[in-house]
Amino acid sequence: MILQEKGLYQIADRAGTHQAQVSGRFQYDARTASDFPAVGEYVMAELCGGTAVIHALLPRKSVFIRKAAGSAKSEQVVAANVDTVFLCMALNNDFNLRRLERYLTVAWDSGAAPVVLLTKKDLCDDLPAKLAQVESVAAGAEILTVSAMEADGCRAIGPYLIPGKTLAFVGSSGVGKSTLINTLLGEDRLKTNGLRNDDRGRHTTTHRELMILPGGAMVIDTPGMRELGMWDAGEGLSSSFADIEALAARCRFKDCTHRTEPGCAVRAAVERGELDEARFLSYVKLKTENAYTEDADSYLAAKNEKFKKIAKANRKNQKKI
Ligand SMILES: Nc1nc2c(ncn2[C@@H]2O[C@H](COP(=O)(O)OP(=O)(O)OP(=O)(O)O)[C@@H](O)[C@H]2O)c(=O)[nH]1
Ligand SMILES: [Mg+2]
Ligand SMILES: [Zn+2]
Repeated sequence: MILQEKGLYQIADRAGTHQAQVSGRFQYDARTASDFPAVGEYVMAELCGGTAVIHALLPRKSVFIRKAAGSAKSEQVVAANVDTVFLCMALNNDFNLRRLERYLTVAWDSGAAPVVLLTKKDLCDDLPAKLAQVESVAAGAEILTVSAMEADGCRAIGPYLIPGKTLAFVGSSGVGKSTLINTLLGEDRLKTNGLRNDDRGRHTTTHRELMILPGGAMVIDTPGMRELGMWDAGEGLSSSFADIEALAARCRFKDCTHRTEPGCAVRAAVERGELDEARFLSYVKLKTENAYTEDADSYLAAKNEKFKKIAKANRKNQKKI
């Protein structure tokens, strides 16, 4: 599956690309939004005249899933079968550690290896300080800096461009995802917001699309996200806040909420200045939000245990590109 825009799909095979739709049976059997195909998906399909009919999805090796924007209880698959997910954050006024923690949490849960991609390096005059801040919240993830405005400014991505591997670019609107992909493609194929550079531009990319680079790696461009709502990302929380969860294991009460309980090791670390309070509050907020979405019965019923195991195994291999 190489393109998805609302209910429209495009798939590719050796012969070329085809418009596609899901079969009536597929539609009938689908229980949740995440049962439908997403970009990056491998599908079983049949060509009927000019269009392809999708009958089934092959098991997913990873899935980047979020709470659908604006919707109370529905999920949305941003991309499937991604090997490396680039969490793009610009080094100018888009920079926000709390948002990055949220992205890391969802990414660790996805089964894809997260890489923090700091963009617009040319617009940053305190790079060492920014890098130190990112390092303080992104343990276990690679951190790269790029600039699309400098010759060879995207060199850091080079080692990830492996034939057959899929890379996805996610992040806020205007951080330069499409510009980067154009640089990797070597042509101005994707529309970018050429006019403004103040991070307040409207969303330029409106669909998710997978492209094959000249060297054989696959890249997925996605529309900028205004919000990244958590969708049952409990395991991701444990990975992205491993420092806090390790402290929590030493709290006196097993179910400590780290608010008022005596013998709380987490609050003690905050008080001693060993744990940044803003990071602690971010953890509490994401955990509460996650517990809320975990209640969505319809999704839990359809939860694929097998996928969870694969995601866990992938996380163990996190250093592998
Ligand atoms: N200075 C500077 N500007 C950049 C860089 N990369 C991208 N830009 C500019 O940032 C603006 C937005 O870039 P896009 O590539 O359209 O951003 P996007 O992340 O794809 O945005 P959406 O499609 O809305 O999600 C454009 O004006 C680019 O020229 C960079 O490395 N440095
Ligand atoms: Mg774009
Ligand atoms: Zn505690």
